[in-house]
Amino acid sequence: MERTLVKDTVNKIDEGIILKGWVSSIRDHGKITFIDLRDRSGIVQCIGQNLPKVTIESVVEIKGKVAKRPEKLINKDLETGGVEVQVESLEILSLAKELPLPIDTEGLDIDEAVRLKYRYLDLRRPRMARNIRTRSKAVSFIRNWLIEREFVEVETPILTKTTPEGARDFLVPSRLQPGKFYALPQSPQQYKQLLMVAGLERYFQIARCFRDEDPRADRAYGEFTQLDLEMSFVEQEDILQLAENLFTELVEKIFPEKHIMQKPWPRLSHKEALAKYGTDKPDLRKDKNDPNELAFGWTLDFPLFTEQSKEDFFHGSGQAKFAPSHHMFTAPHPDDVALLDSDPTKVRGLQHDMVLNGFEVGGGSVRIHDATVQQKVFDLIGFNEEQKRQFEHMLTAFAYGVPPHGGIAPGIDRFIMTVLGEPSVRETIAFPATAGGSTSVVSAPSEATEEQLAELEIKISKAKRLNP
Ligand code: AMO
Repeated sequence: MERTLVKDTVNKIDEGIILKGWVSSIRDHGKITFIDLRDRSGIVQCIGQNLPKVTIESVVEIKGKVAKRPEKLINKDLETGGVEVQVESLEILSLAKELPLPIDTEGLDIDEAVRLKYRYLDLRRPRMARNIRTRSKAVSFIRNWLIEREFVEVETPILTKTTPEGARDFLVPSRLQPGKFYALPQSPQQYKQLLMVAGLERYFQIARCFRDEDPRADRAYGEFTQLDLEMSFVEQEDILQLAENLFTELVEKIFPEKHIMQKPWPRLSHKEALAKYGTDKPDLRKDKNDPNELAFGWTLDFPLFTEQSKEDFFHGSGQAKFAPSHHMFTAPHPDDVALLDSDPTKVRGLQHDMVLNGFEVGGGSVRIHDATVQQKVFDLIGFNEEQKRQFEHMLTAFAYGVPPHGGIAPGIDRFIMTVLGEPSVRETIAFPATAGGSTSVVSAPSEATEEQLAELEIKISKAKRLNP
């Protein structure tokens, strides 16, 4: 006999079935035992007599018969609440020890280090299981929607050269070229622009990005995921329309209980947003206590450069005059190009931030596609010759016919967090790193062996070692 999924028991009244899953709860009434059995599809109540001793969260196989519950015993809170399974036999496939953390609660009050150490148990918690499944549905919707519109999904390298987005790079030592390092991409920014030079015209990727920056509730440490996309022969308006249509339809399909406050999404200039709300990512909800209210908006007309301290930007330079507000590939507003020479701080950039309930859930821009303007921006942000050489490939590529292009990258983790009203992006990531930069379950980073270090020609100064 084939396995029946829990949710299908309601269609199998009076039939014999086999269920496989986890023991979610046990109630012992002497000879009679009630077991709630959970599988990927739901929970169903099973009743048996003289069953073998089983523990919570053990994996079992139950053979039995589905019976309709009497009217007064129907459990309206459960999808399968109209039936129960009369157990004929119960086989223990894997006996579970006592769990190191409760998983039948929301779990937000449990020490996060414990949750992440036993993440495979933490993910059994209904809230987390829902988050991971919802995320998958959203990503699959995005993929199909874009492919239907002639976007091409392309994987870009993880072992690469620096792609600065304002954070520190992660470096990976090279064995074949000792003394040299790859950088993990902070985003696929340069590759997606090169794909426009290559003639793809419409690119997307569910892209992993790596940034060594301090974590916050809305910022994962180490790595996170973007829907990265880029288009050729477009203006800013086309990018805004596309992202707005995609995310509006996504919410309406995958989160039908949510209500989008204003359509089309309101737009604010950077100046207006600061003057009216004191932030470039205002929370435009009317009722901030309503978990189903989603207030999308666009913030536009950012200054191309910020006046913040330049030590932070492109680490190691420290001598820049200006830092890019978004990144150094963002195009200046066509009306302001002349100001690049006279008053760079007055230049507006063709940047767009997608804002949702007070979070910046996406950022993008129209790009510079003129090598001269790109050179000028490199100069303004204070690149020395060595730094310019690091980006020479972009200028070279732009010498061979580059279409006007632009794009955006909504953060998947941050978007799902905001829509679901979760307190942190880590609640939407299967195996996030801790705030201290350790990975879930497997504890990385860890030390390399002497052999590995020798192969890489790397010497660790003894004083700096954690466990000398
Ligand atoms: P930006 O750096 O603005 O742009 O990132 C775009 C979006 O990515 C998400 N995000 C994060 N999510 C979780 N944890 C983090 N540490 C984190 N950092 C960023 C946010 C943010 O809005 N290449 C450009 C995009 C472009 O110009 O097309 C870029 O990466 O939701």
